[in-house]
Amino acid sequence: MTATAEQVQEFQQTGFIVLPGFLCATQVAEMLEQVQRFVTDVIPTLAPEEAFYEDKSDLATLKQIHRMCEHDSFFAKQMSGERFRPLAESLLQSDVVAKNMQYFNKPPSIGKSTPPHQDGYYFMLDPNEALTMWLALDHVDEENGCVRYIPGSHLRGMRSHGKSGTLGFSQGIQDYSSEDTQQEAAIHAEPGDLLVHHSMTIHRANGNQSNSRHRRAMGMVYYSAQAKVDSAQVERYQQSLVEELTADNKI
Ligand SMILES: O=C(O)CCC(=O)C(=O)O
Repeated sequence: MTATAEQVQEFQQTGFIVLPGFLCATQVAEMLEQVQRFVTDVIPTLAPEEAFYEDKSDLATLKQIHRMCEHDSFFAKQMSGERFRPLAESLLQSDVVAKNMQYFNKPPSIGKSTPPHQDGYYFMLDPNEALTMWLALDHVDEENGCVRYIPGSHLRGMRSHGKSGTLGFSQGIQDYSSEDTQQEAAIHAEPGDLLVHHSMTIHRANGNQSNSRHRRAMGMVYYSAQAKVDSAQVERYQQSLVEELTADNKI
């Protein structure tokens, strides 16, 4: 599907939109089955930096899978097919490059918080024109760590980021204040709801405080075709991150 004129306007003004019921229950069930297949069949063939665990000695604590579309045809088709890509094109009002498909979980009790950040800080683009789609696979609320956005923050430039110490979100906004927290919109979601945010929109999430509920989601990243990537800088960053996580015994 493509975005309506109202949705494009809301995305441009607010920096995010919420599309309830973007996938139906059957489509959510298929996505979950495919993630499970990927976990069983594909992760064992991948480098350690492609899957992160809260505790790497316990596979049940899986928290993130990266670049799924580069490793598997089902997820490659999700990114290039009619489901998500036309929506990205219409929201960015441009041709797009399908960049990354990820799985995010916050396992019950132990899922850590997502530090406040702007995705564009990691993307290293000029202009910083990109978006992330976040597809809920569970019921998501305050207790299990819903996404919180600062409306309009995408129009106020890049904040300074520094090391966060969080596996999977290594960079965070260092001077995030109570003034920022007060502006947050906490987004509750049902399985199949789709959140879409601009690469400059500030967002974060609390840890999962539920002792029984997972907080699973898919993340799909599209860059505007006009955005130039500083590939050398991205490569250097990725390399140093892998070295650091390996040295810290996190992957
Ligand atoms: O899943 C989360 O907690 C945050 C995901 C996120 O930061 C993103 O998709 O850009």
